[in-house]
Amino acid sequence: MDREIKIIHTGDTHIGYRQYHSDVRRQDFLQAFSTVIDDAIKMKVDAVVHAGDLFDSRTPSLEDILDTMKLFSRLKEADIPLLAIVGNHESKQSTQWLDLFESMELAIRLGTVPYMLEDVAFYGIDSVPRSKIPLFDFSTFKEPLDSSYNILVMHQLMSPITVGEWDCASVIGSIPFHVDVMLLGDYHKCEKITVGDTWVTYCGSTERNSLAEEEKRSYNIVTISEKGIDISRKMIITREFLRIPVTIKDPAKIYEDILSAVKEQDVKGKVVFVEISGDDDSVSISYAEIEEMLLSRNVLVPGVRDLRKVTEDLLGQSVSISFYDPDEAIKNEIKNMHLSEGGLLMDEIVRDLSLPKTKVSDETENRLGNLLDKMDFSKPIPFEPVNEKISLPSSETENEPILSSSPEANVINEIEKSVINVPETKVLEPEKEQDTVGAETQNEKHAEKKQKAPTHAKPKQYNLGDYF
Ligand SMILES: [Mn+2]
Repeated sequence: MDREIKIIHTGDTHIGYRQYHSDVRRQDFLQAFSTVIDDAIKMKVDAVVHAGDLFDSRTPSLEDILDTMKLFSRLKEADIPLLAIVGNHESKQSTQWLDLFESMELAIRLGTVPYMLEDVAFYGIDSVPRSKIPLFDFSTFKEPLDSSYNILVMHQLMSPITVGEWDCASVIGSIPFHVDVMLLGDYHKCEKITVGDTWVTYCGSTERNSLAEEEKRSYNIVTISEKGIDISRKMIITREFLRIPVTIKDPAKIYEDILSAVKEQDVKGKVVFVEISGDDDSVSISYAEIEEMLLSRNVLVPGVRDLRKVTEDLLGQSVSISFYDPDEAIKNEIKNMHLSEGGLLMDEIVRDLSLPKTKVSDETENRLGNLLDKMDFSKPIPFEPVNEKISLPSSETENEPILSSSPEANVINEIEKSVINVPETKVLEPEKEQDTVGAETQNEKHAEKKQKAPTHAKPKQYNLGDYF
């Protein structure tokens, strides 16, 4: 290498997210990304890598697009290339927003052909829906002609860092050349590990997308030189979130207790959640009144979380849905459903307020038809087990080697630390269907069934139900 290359790795900027229906929060998301761009220009980095979820939605507003263009233009004026991929949040069916920015020479869409920055090669894989992962074709990757380092950018939940849709080692093993660094997006928490001799890192989101994202936000600075690769973090100053715990002891003094707890804190301009706990859940509390009180103390976003309402279901698991923000609850639940592309498309149509109800079925039929036309029916679609291995938290520390016995444990630990109610997604085992067996542990059973299966099996019939 002739010289040191310094890049910023950011992602999950979620521009356009009106969190808690607040325009100020929308502005905050833009501001956080703007801070990263400012830093990039000040540091005179060689490139900014955006690992997906630039926008919060696949239908960003014109305002969001304009604001983003202004940010990208600042980078362009400073002669800093923006290298990006498409995340699941903004992903459209064919042409992407990123193509628009690329056509305006404001961004470079990374793919299977290397983008060279001196002798560092950059590649990208856009967010791949879970159902398409087994079909992913690595053979289209073009080997770099002469590179010292190869960097792969992805937007995916990857194991062993998190409960993965995909596995880092398997991706590294499938790429037809050596990958030195994986720069990832999608998981909103900053993480850095090595897998074999490959660095794998999540930059984390630039703003808090939920109350659960408690840690300070940051981005990565990746320095590549003859000495090797160095990855460090730089914090982003974002609006403060504050939880104020109040334990109800005397039902007659509820509001008094809450008020005095709030008075002890500097709440001005913050996102503030009063978290009520206590044994007595018979006393009803006016959340609106608490929110009014918070607003009168110049809180930006007031919220109440009534933790007394956490009940146990039949399996003894805590209920994971909280309705302090219905939009967020819906978003999380939809994510947990692991819908196929068609499922997500139908969900989007149903929720589209601009679409008259009488048009919903026509629209669904048309768009699903288009989707089906694009599908390749010559290859069988493999059944992909959704492996939600929820391990019990262990005493493992963060510094222990990766690929250790239970890599998910750390993540679960984190989730438990940050979320009061541990969301537990249980996927129903498709026991009724003979040819689809869910968990790995059922492989033997599967093999047995296969042996007994008649040899004159009918050819597979494809219909909508097979896919959605
Ligand atoms: Mn994201």
